[in-house]
Amino acid sequence: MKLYMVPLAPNPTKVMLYIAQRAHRGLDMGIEQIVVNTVKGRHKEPEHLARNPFGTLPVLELGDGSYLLESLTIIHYLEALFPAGALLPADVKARARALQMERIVELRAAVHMGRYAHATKSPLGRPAEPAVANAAAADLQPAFDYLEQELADNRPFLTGDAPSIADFTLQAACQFLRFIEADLFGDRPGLRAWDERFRASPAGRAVLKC
Ligand SMILES: N[C@@H](CCC(=O)N[C@@H](CS)C(=O)NCC(=O)O)C(=O)O
Repeated sequence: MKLYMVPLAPNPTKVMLYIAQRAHRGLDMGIEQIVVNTVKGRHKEPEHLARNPFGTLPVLELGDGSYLLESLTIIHYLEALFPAGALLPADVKARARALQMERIVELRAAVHMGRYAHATKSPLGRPAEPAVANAAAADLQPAFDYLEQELADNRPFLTGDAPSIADFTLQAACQFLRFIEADLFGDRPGLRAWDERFRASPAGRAVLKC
């Protein structure tokens, strides 16, 4: 399999963190990682559009030459393909909670973190939009409050003792903000401690660039 990706971009990073965590647990999925240079616009060129008509990353090319186009779908596919040591819990309720945490992180925090980054100092050269940035920063506050509250029980990672898919989604967005030198955590010591812990984890050290 081949993963078309670009370092630092949140959605590819989420998948790269997942692959790194599975590697840390002893699984080599044999996935070749191929950079598509978004700064040079390569993701909008015919070669990449033939893989993904939406021109986004990541894309996973399967052994049969077909493609998966969505980061979370790619992770679920790999979970199903390599079930021994899968990261999602087997217990039905714990699994639902882990999936819910990932969706809350993505839809209520990461989406707004990405909006904020592109509206302030877009690595893709999009124009600054201060009103959009302010709205994005405001919109993510309830999610950060929720995460701070969840972490108040001193769990090391968002859904328990080990890094989970929710952690990958959040940390991928955090790295994007660090890259543009933004910090939106505010006065939230639980999130700050989580951030340091994740960055020091094997997957964090293997994948994160900043
Ligand atoms: N829902 C998609 C979003 C993919 C996405 O928007 N990727 C970004 C990089 S983080 C991208 O390719 N942006 C370039 C663009 O939209 O032009 C996923 O989860 O994979």
